Amino acid sequence: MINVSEAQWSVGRWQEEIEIRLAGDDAEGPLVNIRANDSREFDAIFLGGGAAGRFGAAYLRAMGGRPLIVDRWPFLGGSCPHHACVPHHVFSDVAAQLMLERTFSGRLWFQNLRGRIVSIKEIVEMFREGRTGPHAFMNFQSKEQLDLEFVLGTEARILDAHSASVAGITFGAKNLVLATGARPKTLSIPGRDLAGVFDYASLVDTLDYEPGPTAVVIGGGKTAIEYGCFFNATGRRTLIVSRHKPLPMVNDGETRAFLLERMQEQGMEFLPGAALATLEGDQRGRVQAAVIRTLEGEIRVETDFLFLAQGLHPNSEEARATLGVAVDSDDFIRVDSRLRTSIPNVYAVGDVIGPPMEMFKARKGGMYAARNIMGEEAHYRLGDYPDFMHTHYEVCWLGLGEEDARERYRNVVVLKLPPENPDGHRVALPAGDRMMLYAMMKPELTGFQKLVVDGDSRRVVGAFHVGYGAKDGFQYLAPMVRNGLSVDELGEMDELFLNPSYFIQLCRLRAGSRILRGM
Ligand code: FAD
Ligand code: COM
Repeated sequence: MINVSEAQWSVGRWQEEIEIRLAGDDAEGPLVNIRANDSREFDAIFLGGGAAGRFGAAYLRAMGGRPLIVDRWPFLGGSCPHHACVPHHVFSDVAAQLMLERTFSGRLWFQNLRGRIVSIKEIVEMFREGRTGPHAFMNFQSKEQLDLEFVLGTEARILDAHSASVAGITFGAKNLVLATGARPKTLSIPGRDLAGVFDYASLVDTLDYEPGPTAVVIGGGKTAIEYGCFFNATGRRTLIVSRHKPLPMVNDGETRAFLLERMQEQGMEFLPGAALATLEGDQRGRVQAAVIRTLEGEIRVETDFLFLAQGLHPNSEEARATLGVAVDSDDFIRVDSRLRTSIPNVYAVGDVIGPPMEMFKARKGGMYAARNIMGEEAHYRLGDYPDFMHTHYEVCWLGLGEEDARERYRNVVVLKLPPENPDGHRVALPAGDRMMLYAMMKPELTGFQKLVVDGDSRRVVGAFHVGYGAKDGFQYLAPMVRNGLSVDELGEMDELFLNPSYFIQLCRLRAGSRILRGM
């Protein structure tokens, strides 16, 4: 064990220590930051210091309580900076940049990327080398700014509802908070253990060769599409194999169709209604072909690179075995609206309690658990929330799609860009940040946006945006929509023109009419 409580390590020093441990050298043992001069009992032990555990502990500490975080990794922040949000944003940035370069290959200052395959290995290595920076910041912020106590680099073993064993020491607390996250689901088909079969975690941890010209992605949800678009943008043939229609979460038909068309134009291939049957390996033990069962029969695709994105399995085994916490049919831990499990004094937060797998839910869940532990009666009710994903674009959505809105309201008005143009000519709108070159030189790729309005009440009920730069806006738009935002109120806002989402000016152009009309 190494006691860091008296040390005031800089971000750089944390980074060095984390890198040593991630490289497999844990000779000095866990990193322990526990205040020797504090004799108070811990209010809660947070098992897991990811988004849910770290935010829960920080909130509890801010309220005057005493939390202890234990994480098996030598850093706080969990899977977000290590395997999930951060690498996926790196890859999605790369995909957007490559799509720009491929679209304008040989024009202006753009190099000619036609027919060129870009290294995935180099990009993964670039991420792997840079990722300890955010890790180090998490440790620095948690210790020096948030005053959190923690033990890092070792697993916690649950003993009972009030104690856990950590590196041979028993820690007691008034409560336990299970924040152990989730892991990728595995496949049970022949060939699953071949080299060359990755998920989002093993890709960034273990890729050590340059994948060949074909990538096969299993799954049709956000992770499948986001990584698929990245592989495709590197110049590889990319097949998306999914049992269901891809992109089920984008709940507006026109927006989904725009996305699928643009992805297909970039060369992506979709096999909906299909499933992986078996994987064939070569003499080195690496995958060399995938046999896929499609609606028309089996096909064999030669590939040395397979990416599995079929959802997550909760890390709930130990809590079930030692505490007997109740779980649902997928093994996610059941909680009530106060984040309490079936066992008194045991709370659960984040991915381990099931969908939606979103950072805000993990962090807010931690916060609500902390409030309850500290004596408040605080209910976390997950309402409608905004969401986003990356294709080669940034895609945001909230509320009802046009189809659902028409079922619910008799007078649905849609304000959208680009307009439907009778001669089919594509207008260079919505033009905004990061989309201006497309607007000038390839207008059909500029983007798409749509505001869905109940024409009778004049209230916004849904919003969709494909392009760049709208994500921040959607965070603030969502609560306003929940509170009954009208087109008249939107038309009163001050746009920072050219604003990526044109909702404010579209509303202002129409708000003068007593009977609202679409456009
Ligand atoms: P985790 O962050 O996984 O934390 C669990 C922690 O528990 C880990 O640090 C682990 O080491 C520790 N642990 C487990 N068992 C033990 C034990 N016995 N002892 C000690 N420690 C233990 N969400 C977004 O909002 N935006 C995004 O852009 C986004 N991108 C994503 C991309 C991908 C590819 C994936 C898979 C997910 C993405 N998510 C995104 C979802 C988001 O990453 C998760 O919802 C979030 O990280 C969950 O936080 P958590 O604290 O519940 O779990
Ligand atoms: C963000 C990790 S990458 S955390 O939510 O700030 O802990």
